[in-house]
Amino acid sequence: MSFPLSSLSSSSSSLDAHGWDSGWASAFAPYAAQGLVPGRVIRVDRGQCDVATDEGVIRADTAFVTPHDPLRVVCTGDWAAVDPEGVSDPRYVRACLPRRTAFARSTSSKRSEGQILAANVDHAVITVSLAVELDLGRIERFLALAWESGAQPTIVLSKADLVPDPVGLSYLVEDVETVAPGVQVLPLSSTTGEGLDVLAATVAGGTTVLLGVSGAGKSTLANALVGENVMDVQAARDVDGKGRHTTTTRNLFVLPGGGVLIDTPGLRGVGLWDAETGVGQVFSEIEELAGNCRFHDCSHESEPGCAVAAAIEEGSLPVRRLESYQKLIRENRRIVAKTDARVRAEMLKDWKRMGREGRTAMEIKRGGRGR
Ligand SMILES: Nc1nc2c(ncn2[C@@H]2O[C@H](COP(=O)(O)OP(=O)(O)O)[C@@H](O)[C@H]2O)c(=O)[nH]1
Ligand SMILES: [Mg+2]
Ligand SMILES: [Zn+2]
Repeated sequence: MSFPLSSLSSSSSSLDAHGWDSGWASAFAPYAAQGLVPGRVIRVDRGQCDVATDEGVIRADTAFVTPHDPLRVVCTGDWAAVDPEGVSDPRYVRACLPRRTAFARSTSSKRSEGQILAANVDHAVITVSLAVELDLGRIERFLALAWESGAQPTIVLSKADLVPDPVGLSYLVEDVETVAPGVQVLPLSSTTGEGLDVLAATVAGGTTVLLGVSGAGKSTLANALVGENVMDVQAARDVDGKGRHTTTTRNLFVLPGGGVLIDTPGLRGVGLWDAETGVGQVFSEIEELAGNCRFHDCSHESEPGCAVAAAIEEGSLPVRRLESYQKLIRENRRIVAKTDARVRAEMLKDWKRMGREGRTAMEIKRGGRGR
């Protein structure tokens, strides 16, 4: 059975609208040859997912693509190869194409469990509410993960209508800019529409994921960008999202001006997940300074000739910034060490099993003395 290639590249298809391109088409070619149908995962829940294909949204079972590694579990944004119609009921996802980018976090900073929130994203919009006091450390953490994912971050300061004083607002923007070198910081209000056109232009191409803690205004923003109420918005008092009936039918939307938007569920926070490069990018000015320290392994604590300490002394680098950097580096090392320990434990288990099987095989060879 073969899948007509012409229908894979036909223009103005649902696939194209969902971000399909020639790169995905060539990665999919072997599956097309098996007659499988390509589609983008728009929602995942317990063993099943919804896949947007050229024949509409297909509900598919994920039993074949549920590896032990939680980082490889199917997630919103993945490109999937699904059974063609009539082959099995339910239809199964047979494979996922290798991801170009993925936003990973650890489910908590204490456990070494990674989780992918969105796959194949080009822009990461970190949504930070101006209704509550700015938490610069949390912004740095989201930024590190965003850079690490391979996506280009943008910071949206949401609910800007709650800061009516323009001078006050510009100070807040400046504060955030100092922790986000190379990143656009955009005040925005979904209520008044301020900043919405600028963001709409940024997200008009490629795939964008909305990130941020619960209550930041992500779903309200998704609705504003899509131009319809596609996501549930939390009642003002229900900041934890408890006791609320979700009618969400998808987490990935095609935007009216082109581009694809992924909304993520409310998080309390994000733990780092193997994000050393990302941390380096968030604190690029510190890493640059560190290049001028006398010792290449300077810890910037009390070494002589420390360029970082000199910058703090001189007032060009805030102490908070260095402390945050060192905290995230430590947290990252901890999580990587724990993951390694888990991976090592799993390998050991495998070796023991292989050893056992090897011994049994040898005993069988030697004359069937193995039980
Ligand atoms: N004043 C104001 N409130 C907003 C704005 N955007 C969202 N909200 C409110 O913030 C709360 C949380 O919004 P929601 O979109 O559910 O946040 P999410 O958890 O990040 O998806 C809701 O009560 C929204 O009505 C805004 O631009 N201005
Ligand atoms: Mg939401
Ligand atoms: Zn130093």
